[in-house]
Amino acid sequence: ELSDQEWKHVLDIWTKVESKLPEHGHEVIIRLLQEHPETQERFEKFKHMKTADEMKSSEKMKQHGNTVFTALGNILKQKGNHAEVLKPLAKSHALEHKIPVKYLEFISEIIVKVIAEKYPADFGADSQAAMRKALELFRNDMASKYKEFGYQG
Ligand code: MNH
Repeated sequence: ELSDQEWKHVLDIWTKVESKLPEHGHEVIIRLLQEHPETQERFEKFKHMKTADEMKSSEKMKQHGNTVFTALGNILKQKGNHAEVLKPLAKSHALEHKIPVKYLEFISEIIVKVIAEKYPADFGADSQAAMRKALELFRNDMASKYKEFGYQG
């Protein structure tokens, strides 16, 4: 699906992201919940939070950002051969957390936006397009696993 050059773009920028993985993951989660308030309801551990400031000072939310970004990095590093890594994630997000594909689209857009803000010089149009493609592949494969688990997503 992605060319070698596209995967190189994706993994090169991810190396930069990894220099501040928990911080960037934290920011993405905050923006997801702020820009799409319906997503906050899916998090038992965050749904009581009322303000962006409360979210910013939450060590728990930072930890969650780290968890999400660590998992995403592991998936990207598979360069599309991610079936094995994706399966448990698709299972929990389908059956336990019940996260529609639409919400995965929301977070994908925010991930691209946040990286573009943090690393403008290293994340040009080609890299952004490659990252969008990689996230789309991730979502498509999540969606087909969802269906295997009987969740329409
Ligand atoms: Mn998500 C837990 C990765 C997108 C809601 N998520 C986890 C865990 C990982 C993870 C890893 C911990 C292990 C597990 O439960 O499977 N999540 C991701 C990745 C993406 C992602 C890589 C996309 C990129 N997650 C989302 C989106 C939502 C969401 C979008 C909601 C709108 N995730 C959850 C919830 C949990 C979770 C809810 C459980 C949190 C907890 O209570 O600890």
